[in-house]
Amino acid sequence: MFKKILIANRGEIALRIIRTCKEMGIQTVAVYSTADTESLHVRFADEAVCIGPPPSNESYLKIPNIIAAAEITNADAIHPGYGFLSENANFSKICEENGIKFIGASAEMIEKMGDKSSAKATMKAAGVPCVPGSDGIIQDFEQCKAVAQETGYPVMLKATAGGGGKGMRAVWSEEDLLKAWESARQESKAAFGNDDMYMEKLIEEPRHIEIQIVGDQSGRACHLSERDCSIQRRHQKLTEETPSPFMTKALRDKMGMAAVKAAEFINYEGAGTIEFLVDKHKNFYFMEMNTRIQVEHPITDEVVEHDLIREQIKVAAGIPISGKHYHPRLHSIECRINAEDPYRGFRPSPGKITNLHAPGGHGVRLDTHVYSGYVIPPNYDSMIAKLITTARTREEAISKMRRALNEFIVEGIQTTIPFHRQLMDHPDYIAGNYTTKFMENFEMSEE
Ligand code: MV4
Repeated sequence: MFKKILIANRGEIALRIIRTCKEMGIQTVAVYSTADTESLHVRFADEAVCIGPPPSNESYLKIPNIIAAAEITNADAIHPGYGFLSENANFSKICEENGIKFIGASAEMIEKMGDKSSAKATMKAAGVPCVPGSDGIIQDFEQCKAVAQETGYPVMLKATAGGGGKGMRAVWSEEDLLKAWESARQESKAAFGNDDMYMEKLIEEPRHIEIQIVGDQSGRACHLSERDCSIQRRHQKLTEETPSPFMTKALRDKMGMAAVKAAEFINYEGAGTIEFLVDKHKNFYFMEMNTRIQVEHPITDEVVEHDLIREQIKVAAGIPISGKHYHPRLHSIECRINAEDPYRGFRPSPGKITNLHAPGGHGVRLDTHVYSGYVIPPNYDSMIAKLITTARTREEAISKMRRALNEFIVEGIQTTIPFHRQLMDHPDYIAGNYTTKFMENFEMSEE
């Protein structure tokens, strides 16, 4: 087992990883920018190394500084958390070259899954259901027209380098195709320096349901059931739950087996997520694979009654997985609490938290790095806490969430707590009747 892990991240996930390391008797090293000197991950780690000024590309993204911090502290592994360097193939490779275990995917896996069109080709070869469309990259507009004709409108143009919905266009008829083709390519070129496009049939009103998998060094993988992440706004998830209200045992078996097949086909090591689009007929299609621990992993922790960070560390250390697949008997919901004003288009609201009272009680978990008096720096992600409730039924998990949201006091800044309160009272949410289109029709009621 590792003796000392460096956590190449900040905020709640850095704290989350430090907690598990402590429980496992592993020493911890925090890294921090000068904006984060007062952060709890710095206080709770055994050692802390300052790696630069506030901007991410001069600190949390600066590979030489992080490798240097690992060398001077003699860390034998690095946990990258999510975001920042967690899916950076170059960083994964540099860690390995320096004899530091990267607790995440290999450079090869990150590269294989980072390019969306080749990830899809790999999954198709593995026998995982994929959305019909182009066979790889489209060479020119002539081919684009032909593929759209063959696929049948509506279609979705997608950037192979895409992410966060960038370079993606739904097209409903041939007269709109040229404009979509040109603007999607332009957007993708500007965002990723790559304008390669592929095409799929548009899945209307899909659900986003993802399967958590863990693979070990012998090439075996198991699935830890699903998370429904359909409640998103501009490709930012707001709340997630497991099980999905749309799930059946038969569908979970099918999607779970497809995800395990996908992971085993590529000999995937570590924790990963296979994202699927699910249509109203319960057809499911591979969308993307995430080669990292995700923000919403705690709801899976809760329903499978395992610590996923612990599982990640164990497989990275060469310990084989149990090989068990999961049908959860509990229900868990996560609300992402962001320093944003939901009454004003979710605009960022950094600043000082003048007063904070955290909810608690049975079935309530709060993953956060903030406290009363903490100043939220404007340089990073706006998520300040994840509120997770777990109970035997969905109804109980929702009423626990309502209760916990009502006792959560955050003063000095605006947060998304009022949004979650309204969501938990929304008839369609309560009925489990929602798709990725939900937020397009949602309006906050008065303050
Ligand atoms: C789609 C789709 C409909 N049909 N593909 C959005 C992010 C990107 N990674 C893939 N996305 C989508 N791909 C086909 N063929 C609809 C979306 C989509 C979406 C997916 C998941 C969660 C929220 C979404 C919001 C808008 C569009």
